Amino acid sequence: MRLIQDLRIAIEHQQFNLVYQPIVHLQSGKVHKAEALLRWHHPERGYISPTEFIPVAEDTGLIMEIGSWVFEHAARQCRDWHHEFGTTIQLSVNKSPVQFRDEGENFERWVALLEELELTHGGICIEITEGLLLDASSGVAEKLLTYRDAGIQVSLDDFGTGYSSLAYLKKFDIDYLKIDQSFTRNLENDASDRTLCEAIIVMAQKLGMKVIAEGVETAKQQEILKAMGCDYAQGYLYSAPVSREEFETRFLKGD
Ligand code: G
Ligand code: G
Ligand code: MN
Ligand code: NA
Repeated sequence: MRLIQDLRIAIEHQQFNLVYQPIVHLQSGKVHKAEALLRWHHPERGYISPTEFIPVAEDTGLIMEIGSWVFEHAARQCRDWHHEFGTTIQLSVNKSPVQFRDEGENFERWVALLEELELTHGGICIEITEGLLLDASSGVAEKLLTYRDAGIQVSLDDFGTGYSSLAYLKKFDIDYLKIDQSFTRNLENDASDRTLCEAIIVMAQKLGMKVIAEGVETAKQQEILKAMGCDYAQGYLYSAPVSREEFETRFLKGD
């Protein structure tokens, strides 16, 4: 298939880049974190979504190289921003279950890079999904502990769309729970979504996690989440994912 061939070329020819979406600390209104999202600009087809090419990359094993590129690029960006602006923006990178399971010896390389860049105090976070946790046999809990030891934090992405319960999460070393945007979307009008969000926030915090609400688009949603004690919010209200340059101008310069 053409896409496979093109993906190989994309790595060599640096057709990938990362965009960054700010994650806002609700009490202070400050940007403490950002999610790094992969973009591929194909020379002929233009922009191709990761939802289209990540599965292909997984099937062919190219995901290892792409995943390494994402991790290293994010780590260097985090360090560069720290040097240039004096603030640490924790960057989170997404990891599909296949990536998490198969990373093998790449992990040691990444840890060495984090040490070299002095980012072993939570400069980088990985986002995993619930599906990964349900596979009890795969040693996920143990592996998450090795992340903790390396100073990499862990977010559970898209929470509420899978099958894991909050009680189940106790078994895993997870720092942040990201409430899926399907729950924040109707917060203003749907009383049961409000109840769900509030219950998730209270229980997650009691279990020692911080909560990030995704898909926050209106000031009213922000207000409701803040009143519920939600820690962080992410969404179009603050910004869509933007380029490095735009992120610097809007969120790092002159504050
Ligand atoms: O922002 P966007 O619409 O491109 O994100 C689409 C999907 O692609 C999201 O589910 C996001 O988690 C996923 N995605 C974005 N970047 C990466 C990446 O670097 N690795 C993996 N595995 N998934 C990514
Ligand atoms: O699956 P994951 O949560 O990693 O991907 C986040 C996806 O949600 C990306 O595609 C990102 O562009 C998109 N997104 C981010 N903020 C908003 C928002 O406020 N509203 C909607 N509809 N999508 C958003
Ligand atoms: Mn994510
Ligand atoms: Na999500």
